Amino acid sequence: MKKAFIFDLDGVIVDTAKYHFLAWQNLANSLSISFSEEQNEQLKGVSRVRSLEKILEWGNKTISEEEFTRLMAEKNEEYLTYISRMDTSEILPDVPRILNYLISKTQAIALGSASKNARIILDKVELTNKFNTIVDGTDVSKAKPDPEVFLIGAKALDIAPEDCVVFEDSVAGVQAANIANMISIGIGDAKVLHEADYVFKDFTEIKEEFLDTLLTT
Ligand code: B16
Ligand code: MG
Repeated sequence: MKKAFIFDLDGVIVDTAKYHFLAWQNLANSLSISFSEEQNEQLKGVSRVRSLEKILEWGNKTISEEEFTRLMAEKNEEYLTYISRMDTSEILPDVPRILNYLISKTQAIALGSASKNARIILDKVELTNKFNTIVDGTDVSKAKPDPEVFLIGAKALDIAPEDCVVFEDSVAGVQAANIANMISIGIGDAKVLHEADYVFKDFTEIKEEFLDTLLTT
């Protein structure tokens, strides 16, 4: 049976959280706000606008709308310099094995990311041609846990939500998949992602036999 497999980008295909961290940290420092790796964890899967709002909340700072827009642009410019240096070595372990297996089984493949830079990143790591459709932060108006990003992907592939499987590393993303009535597979810590239907530490733990069970149910 044909199913759709929807992949989140950051934390699932590549680890761009480290680049977001560097850029957000510089921005926070410029405002005399301290910003830790733990706080960066809480920004995973969160939109750019909401991320800056949260940093300002943590620092107890209020800024004008103009400054907000300027800071977002500056942060993204710095982030873009980091991702411009990315290459195929940054693809997380066994992602190509899983993609290639699903493609060999003629399954539909989608990207479902909150990032407005998703297309650039996929090009840098040379994975764009693996995807039948790409839905990213430029296509959605509502952030995860709203299921919009995954529902747009399912519609583009003409596959019913209950026949979609989502790979996600963020709590909000797992919740979005569940709300969309899709099968959710958490990639990361089982305690953090306990709402997912299945959780794997990373793709090296996912066997072809497991994928086969998803194809036949
Ligand atoms: P951008 P994902 C998310 O990507 C990141 O996890 C999150 O940290 C980031 O703020 C968001 O994209 C927006 O990214 O600034 O590039 O538009 O996990 O949904 O692939
Ligand atoms: Mg993610």
